[in-house]
Amino acid sequence: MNNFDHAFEGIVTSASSAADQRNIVYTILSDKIICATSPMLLDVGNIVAIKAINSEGRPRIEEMEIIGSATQKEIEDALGRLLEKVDIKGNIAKALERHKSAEYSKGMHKISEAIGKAALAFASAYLSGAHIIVRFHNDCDGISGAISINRALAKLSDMLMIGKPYVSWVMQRGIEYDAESAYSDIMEFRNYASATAPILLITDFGTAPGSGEQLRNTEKQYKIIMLDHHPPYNGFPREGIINYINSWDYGLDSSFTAGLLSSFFAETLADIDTRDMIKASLVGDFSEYADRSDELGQKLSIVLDYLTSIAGRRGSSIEKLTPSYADSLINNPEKFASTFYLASSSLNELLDLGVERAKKLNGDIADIFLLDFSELPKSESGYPLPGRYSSRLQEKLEAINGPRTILVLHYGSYITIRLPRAISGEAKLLEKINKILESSEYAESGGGHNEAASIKVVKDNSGEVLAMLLKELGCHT
Ligand SMILES: [Mn+2]
Repeated sequence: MNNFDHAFEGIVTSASSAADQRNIVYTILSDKIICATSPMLLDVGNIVAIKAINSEGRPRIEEMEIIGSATQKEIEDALGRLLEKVDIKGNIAKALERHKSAEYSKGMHKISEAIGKAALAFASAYLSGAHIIVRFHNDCDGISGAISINRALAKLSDMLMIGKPYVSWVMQRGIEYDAESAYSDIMEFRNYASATAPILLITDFGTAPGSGEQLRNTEKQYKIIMLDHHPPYNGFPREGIINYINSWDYGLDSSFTAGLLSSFFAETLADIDTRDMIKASLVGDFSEYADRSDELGQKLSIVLDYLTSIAGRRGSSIEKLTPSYADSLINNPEKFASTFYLASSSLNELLDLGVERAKKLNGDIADIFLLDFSELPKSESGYPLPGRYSSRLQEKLEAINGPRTILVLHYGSYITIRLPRAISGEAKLLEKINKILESSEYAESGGGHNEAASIKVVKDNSGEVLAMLLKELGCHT
């Protein structure tokens, strides 16, 4: 229990909602930021004098008084004083220095200004307790970025806060910010009141036609920060997003992964080292910056792919995967080793089978390897999911067949395609997929990268779309 000799003043900048008012968590800006429950009902904008606070476990204010109400200007000034302690400029300089000998360092310089702006918007929301939802793609690239951001927030709260704001982490199973996700976010944001706008941060997905409507509509209810490396298509509604940072818009490409963008973003929020997460992300997404001989990067990428594959499935040991859970697992040597063993042994077994069973066809620029994933034995854990399985299988097939190798893997209503960067310029995969989407009524949606993409087919019609795709790839069957 802290009993202060003198009461200290602060401004209430956010409140959660709760059925029992004793459970409402308020954010109060003072010299420190206090995230605590209160004995009185408070409003955003109240100036309070706090006389006693109990910070054992979940912080509780025990004695206080409302002494006035703050103007917008006073709120901004109080927040501004705290934001100075975040030192975004200094953190950017440190991050650029930390990564100066990495191959991707040039790219970091190109995006540093945009990253700094996004970090400032995010930090303003976080410090003032505005509600934050982070949606990350369910693969290694997606969660490695989320882990970095979570580390940055932990550091910020240690530095500046008593208690800390609750942040929602949502693992996204598709590549679209779909209507269902937007609806769920709108409902969730309604449970909070705050002086600054709440924020949705999206990493490693969302640049897809199926997101368009949601990105246009949500503008007024909450602000969106998006960190992505999927090639933007014509007409993508950037206007709806306050901070849209896509590698392609800065003269970079898919190799500058979302995990890398998000880790740089995290190092801008706090002085932390996220090199392990960057390594994992680059290996996991087959970036040209990846060091595939790096053992830690390889292991992390398999373990993070494994965790994001099995989480939330029926019977899974992980119901809801959060970055803190994943981070504590990879930092526990025993758990890390056993999870890696479990994942890599089932992956390797299925890869050998895939090499054996893939059917080789001749296309006009490469050999096409065709495989029906549903014919492979199903693993009980759900790992590997077909998407990342196909990336690993592609790598293996290339080692055997050389760079002129394209993998077409299908399962149920999905078709997924992989090809090496060496021929992706020639192959123009996304163009071909768009052509199929336009001409076939059975092709429902599709997209991704020029080296890795997928098509979703209307149920039971994958045969026709598959035939169109093979024809586009110059296959004469
Ligand atoms: Mn990615």
